[in-house]
Amino acid sequence: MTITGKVKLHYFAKLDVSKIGRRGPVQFLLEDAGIPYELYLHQIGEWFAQKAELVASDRTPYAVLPCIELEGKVHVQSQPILRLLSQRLGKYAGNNAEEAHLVDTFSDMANDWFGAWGRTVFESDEVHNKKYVDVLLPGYLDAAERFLSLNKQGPYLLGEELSYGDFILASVVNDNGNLQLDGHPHVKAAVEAIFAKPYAKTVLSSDDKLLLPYNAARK
Ligand SMILES: N[C@@H](CCC(=O)N[C@@H](CS)C(=O)NCC(=O)O)C(=O)O
Repeated sequence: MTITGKVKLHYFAKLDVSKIGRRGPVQFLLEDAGIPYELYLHQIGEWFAQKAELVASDRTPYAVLPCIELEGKVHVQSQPILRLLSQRLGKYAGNNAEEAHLVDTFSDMANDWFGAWGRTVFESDEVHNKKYVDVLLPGYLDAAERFLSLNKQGPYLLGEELSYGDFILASVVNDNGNLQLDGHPHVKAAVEAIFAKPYAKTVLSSDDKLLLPYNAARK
């Protein structure tokens, strides 16, 4: 099975020109697969005004961003979105149950990392911020390094084959700013390989003219 028509990818407008958040992994995957898509970046206040309407109109039981519209249906939650797209494309999710589990486990870890990083951006919790720098960030980096060293071929989790987990890793590393990765050579090799892709610039620097009100985006 493949994907027909353009995918609509919705997320928040950039907080900072260098941050891509959880839309990053989905956009990396769409770009890598060559799937046509439109990116809609919403202002935070305007999203909350539309969230209840999306649920009330039965378009989705649970409205959070990122969400995609795929063949007219709304799908939410970044990892399930990545798994759905991977399943439809027959790639990025491993080639057997063990590989699928590995990709799933790695992705869950990288998505937890996104959540912990997000709290440092959206909340003013000094205790969490200190824990993030001292414990959580080094812990996630070390875990990612151990995962990526399982495959002797590299540079990605499954070797030469990209998985949706690699796209989450590249996104969260990007959003953490100038991380020093010399002590994590496998992480460095994986993210540098993704950042060197011809489409990486598009994902990392989306055009603000795509900023539309949600209702306009749904037409
Ligand atoms: N587990 C979800 C988290 C989704 C989530 O919390 N998204 C945030 C932005 S990263 C959001 O939509 N916040 C506003 C809302 O809850 O309406 C995922 O990985 O997509």
